[in-house]
Amino acid sequence: TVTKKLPKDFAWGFATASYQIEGAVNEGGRGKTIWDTFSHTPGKVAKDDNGDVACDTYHRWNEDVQLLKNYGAKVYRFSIAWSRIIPLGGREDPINPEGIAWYNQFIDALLANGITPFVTLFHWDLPQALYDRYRGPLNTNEFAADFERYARVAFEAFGDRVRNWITFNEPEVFSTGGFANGVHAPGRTSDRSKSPEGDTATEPWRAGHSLLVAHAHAVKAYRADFKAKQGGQIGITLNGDWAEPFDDTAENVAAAQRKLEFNIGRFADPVYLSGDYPPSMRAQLGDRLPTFTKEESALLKGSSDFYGMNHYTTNYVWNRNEPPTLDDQLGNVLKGFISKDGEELGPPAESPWLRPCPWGFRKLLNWLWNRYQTPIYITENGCSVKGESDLGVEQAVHDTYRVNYFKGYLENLLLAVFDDGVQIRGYMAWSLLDNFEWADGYTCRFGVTYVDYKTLERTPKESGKFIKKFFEENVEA
Ligand code: GCO
Repeated sequence: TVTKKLPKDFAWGFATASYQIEGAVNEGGRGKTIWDTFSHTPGKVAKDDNGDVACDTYHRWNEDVQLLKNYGAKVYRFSIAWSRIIPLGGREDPINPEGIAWYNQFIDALLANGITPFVTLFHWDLPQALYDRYRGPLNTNEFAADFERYARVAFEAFGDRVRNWITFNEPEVFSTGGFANGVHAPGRTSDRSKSPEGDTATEPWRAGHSLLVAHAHAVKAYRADFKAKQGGQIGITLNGDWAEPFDDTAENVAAAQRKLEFNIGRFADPVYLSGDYPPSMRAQLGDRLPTFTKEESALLKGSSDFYGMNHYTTNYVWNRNEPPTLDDQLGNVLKGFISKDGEELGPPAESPWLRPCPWGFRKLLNWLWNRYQTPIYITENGCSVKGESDLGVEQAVHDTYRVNYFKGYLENLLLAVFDDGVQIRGYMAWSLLDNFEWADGYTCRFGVTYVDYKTLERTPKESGKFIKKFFEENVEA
């Protein structure tokens, strides 16, 4: 039998994000972020953990580069902390040369080891000063102007060597977690006991809207002033679970489609399809959903060179018969992990929202390809393992559950490419390291590398070795 192989330049590797790994929050001139504030507010994060030290990558960056090299990674996706570059964040605020120097040495070390950087500009760690000044993304024009300036500073400083840019990571999770249910920074929610000023009827939609407008401006700046001389590409990364209709009744098939439109189409339609939100969202939300100006809409349409896909799991979805609540972020559907025949979707992970479902990955790849016809990079995929945090390093490195997860998902990636014709250009596993898992703190590990949070020692797990072997076997030499 002839085994088909992925092309030699297939961009495979691992992903992380600044606040989850860097630590050193008060070093190098870094400004405070909304995640510093949130994680230091008692009761917001499991065990009141915070990112003050995290994986200490700020000091141990060279160990991370060596790990990547040992795994054979071709690419590494990491994010820049806006407040290391511009501590107060705003367009009139000073630039911090120490922050630029830190990322410069890191980027140079990656390149010296043959690893191509994929750089995310915003992975949720908004400078606190911008939140204090104008509530960050709740003020679209201020936020977009400040983000554009920050992006320009990054293109200018790093764009001679960084050729792969991602503006925003998961605007859907950022806006829902930060402005609807309040489980992420800045923790605004309609639960008045937790956030007296929040307004979930409009804030999450406004926050997501601002990220889209800011994305459009940053991409315009890149294309106008940097792309030609630097020769790179720029896009956005969107999360999305597959929504499998609970049964084939028309109302549940429609419900699953509506959920995909609310969670994915909300950001992907403006960028890859129509320059506007899906009609199903306008129908439900009316003028609670902001509108784009003509210029914004024109700027947004076609504003990504690739589709950055973060994907973890699948849900069964069915129609919710009651009228939508003001808090609803899903498109008035209900979801679960149990099929109509009572079968559970994959064994539990440590994260309650995650069940392995490799066929759902393939279905979503096809849905995205059919609807948006844009080459895909999988910019995150991975899982936590139930009970892993209770194990010592000797046991934790035998992460069979995670190996099986990657095996299933990567086999389906090959099916999507070779049997279905989906254009996939890269795959970045989440995550290179166990790290600060947002509201779950350090209780929940996603790494292919075990991190001992006392000694900060890194030890490769079997899943990391599995990924290395998988791509050695499935990419042309
Ligand atoms: C993201 C993700 C990561 C998480 C991962 C596991 O939004 O990009 O939230 O930062 O750690 O998805 O939950």
